[in-house]
Amino acid sequence: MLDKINQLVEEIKGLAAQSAEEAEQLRIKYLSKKGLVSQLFDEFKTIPNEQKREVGKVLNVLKTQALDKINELKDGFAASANSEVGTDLTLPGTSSELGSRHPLSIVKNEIVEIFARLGFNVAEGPEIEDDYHVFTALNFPPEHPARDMQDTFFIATNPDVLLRTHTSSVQVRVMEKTQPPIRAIFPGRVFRNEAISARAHCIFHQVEGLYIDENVSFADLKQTLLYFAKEMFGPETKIRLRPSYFPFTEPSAEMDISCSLCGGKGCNVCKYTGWVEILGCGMVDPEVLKASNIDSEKYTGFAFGMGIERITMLKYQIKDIRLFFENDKRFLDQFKSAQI
Ligand code: 2U9
Repeated sequence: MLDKINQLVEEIKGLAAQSAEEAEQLRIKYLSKKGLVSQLFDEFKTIPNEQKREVGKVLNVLKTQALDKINELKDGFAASANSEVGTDLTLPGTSSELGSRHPLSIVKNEIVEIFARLGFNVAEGPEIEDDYHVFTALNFPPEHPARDMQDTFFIATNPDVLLRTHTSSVQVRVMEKTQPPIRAIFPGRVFRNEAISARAHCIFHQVEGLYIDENVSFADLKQTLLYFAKEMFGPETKIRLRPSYFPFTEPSAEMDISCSLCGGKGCNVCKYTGWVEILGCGMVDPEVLKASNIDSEKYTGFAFGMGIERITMLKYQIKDIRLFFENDKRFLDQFKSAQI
């Protein structure tokens, strides 16, 4: 069988055609369903298994060579046909469609710009992390459920190699390297072992923020987040803070904004309460400062975290989080005019 293949290889090298028609005849002779190359592929099925590796390789080379050669012959005639006619300058040009930014990128950029106006830098860090930067340095107790396989993706069987569940790990890395004042935001992709539904996904995006300096107070936190809410959702927006709990902040709070859809009157987006939750926040726990060698007697700080998907869904009234990950052009095209 190898001899037959090699013979065809030589034959194909020497092929020539006088017209596009002849080139098409050659394609039929070699590459159509009943063509010579296809016949060899049928024969290939019958040879002993131990020969298949070697013969298969050569056979595939033959097929590629035949395709290349015949395409080359056909292209030659297509090019000369065009040049005979010349270029018709009255034909409409071929337009290439402009792409659009992904809605999550648009909203992430907007968040970055709002905080940049308040003097916040942007920092990024690794998605594959260790236990220390994701949990231990952030005051998660050893038995905290987030450390469980149920909630966190571990890589292979090593319990110290995992996908970050929040971008707080980047804050820890910045605090280790930098002494205050620190004023930065941390956008990035995070991973949680959750069932995918219209409201939750195992991959999503966050922006977290951190401000550490002397005399940073809860009032600074409130003013900063009120500014953010008004810039993002409009100047009429009100905020309210409800007490909450996170291992890395004390006190902690969740922040609601007055519903941007009904203006607080009540609708199905705010479940007729007039308020929607958009982020978590709090004063950085002194234990977290100490773990990264920051003097917790001298410095205080606030931190906050939000899901970009959640903010984007509220802003554009998107009802299903899965749309962000499907790359359906009909969905993405709707954001063409919103680029920043
Ligand atoms: C350090 C110290 C404190 C970041 C914070 C939150 C509150 C929070 C969630 C909102 C929705 C994550 O996307 S989400 O699921 N985040 O509620 N995050 S305070 O606090 C930090 C971070 C780093 C060193």
